[in-house]
Amino acid sequence: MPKAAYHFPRGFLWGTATAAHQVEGNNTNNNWWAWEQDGHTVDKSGLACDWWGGRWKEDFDRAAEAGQNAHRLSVEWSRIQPDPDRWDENALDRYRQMLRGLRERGMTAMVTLHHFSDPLWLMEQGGWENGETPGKFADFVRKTMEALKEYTTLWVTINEPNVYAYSGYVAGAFPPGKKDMKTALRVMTNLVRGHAQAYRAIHEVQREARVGMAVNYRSIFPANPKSPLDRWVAKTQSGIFNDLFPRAAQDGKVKFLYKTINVPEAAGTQDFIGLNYYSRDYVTFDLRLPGELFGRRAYAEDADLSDTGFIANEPAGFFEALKWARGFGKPIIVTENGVEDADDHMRPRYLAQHIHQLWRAVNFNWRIKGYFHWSLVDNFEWERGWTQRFGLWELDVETQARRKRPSADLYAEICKENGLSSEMVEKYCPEALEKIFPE
Ligand code: IFM
Repeated sequence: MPKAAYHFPRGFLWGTATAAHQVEGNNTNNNWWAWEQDGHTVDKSGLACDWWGGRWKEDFDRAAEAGQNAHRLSVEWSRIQPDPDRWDENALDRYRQMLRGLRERGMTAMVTLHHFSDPLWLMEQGGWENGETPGKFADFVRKTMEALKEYTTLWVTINEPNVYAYSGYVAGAFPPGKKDMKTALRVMTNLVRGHAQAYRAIHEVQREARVGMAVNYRSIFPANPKSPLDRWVAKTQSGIFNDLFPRAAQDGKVKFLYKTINVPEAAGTQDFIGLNYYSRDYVTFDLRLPGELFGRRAYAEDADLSDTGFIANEPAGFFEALKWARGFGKPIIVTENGVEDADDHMRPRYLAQHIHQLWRAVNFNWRIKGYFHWSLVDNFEWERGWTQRFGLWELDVETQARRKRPSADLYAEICKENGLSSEMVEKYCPEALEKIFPE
């Protein structure tokens, strides 16, 4: 087969993404730590990847040597504001060192200000159910921005507010473990307010900032496209899970089923769409599932499944997600995409097939500015603990030793080449060659 390659525009951001609680270790002052100690998770985060102990340096070295020119990390609110009336300047300094570390390695930093975990003191006040939390979040954001603004202009206010609200207040798998749609709607509305206030606070401190949310987009298809009920439930679930947050940041309206809540301060508060994409579901109408808005979601019967069956390799869903993101008329940054795969059997083809779809979208001149793979090194996967391994590098949690997976080399070649070639695919995942480079 003749050699071929798909190239990306100059200056494209190639990186990996991480989150504070998942990599830092010993985050004892937040709700996730408490949730873990109370036995709600498979394992505990413990030392995690020991970034707070300084191992971010070796991991940033790995990323830089592997050709990554960017990294997305998050800051931990409970470290920066350990009590309602106290800021920890040492914690801020630690984050400054990390961001300086990225700069010294020639990497662009993207900073997420909220990634699932909340300070214990905030939860004692009702967390995001409390109408005062958006203002408190904006105070924290302002303080953090002042300290870190020298190092980046790329900010994510809230990571996956849709997953945060769904998992914490509908499914009950995240703290505080509630299952109550009404509360979930209040939390969603407050998250929109929090995002909007943070957006304005960031721009007050740094005019040139580029600010967005990172939304987890699930491609939701009717299991039977001929069934009006399956079509209805797919549209409804997608409207709430995928659309609610970015649409509210566009027009200031929180639309939930047939209800609209006006949040005018949220209108026009996103400079880019942060897109987290992992997989596609097929949904069947089921009257027995009111909590799931009457939809039963499953993967395709013949799906190419990850290690624990958590993710189906559905690259076409990624293209659909990019098309959806484009509909908001803003630049797009892929803030997460990846797969759990301890043995690295599927990751090379998952990665190559998704980069191929990304290239197709870029090739239509859609304004896509970068791609952050989830994740750099195995990290604490929330309620599923250490049972799911998303890293390009494997982590031995006991010894803290890292071991490179073949996908790290494939991604390094993609980053360094600023593109994907047929030779790479032949070398790392020949089984996907025909799909990516058809003869
Ligand atoms: O690890 C998570 C991350 O915190 C948020 N997005 C999905 C990832 C994989 O499940």
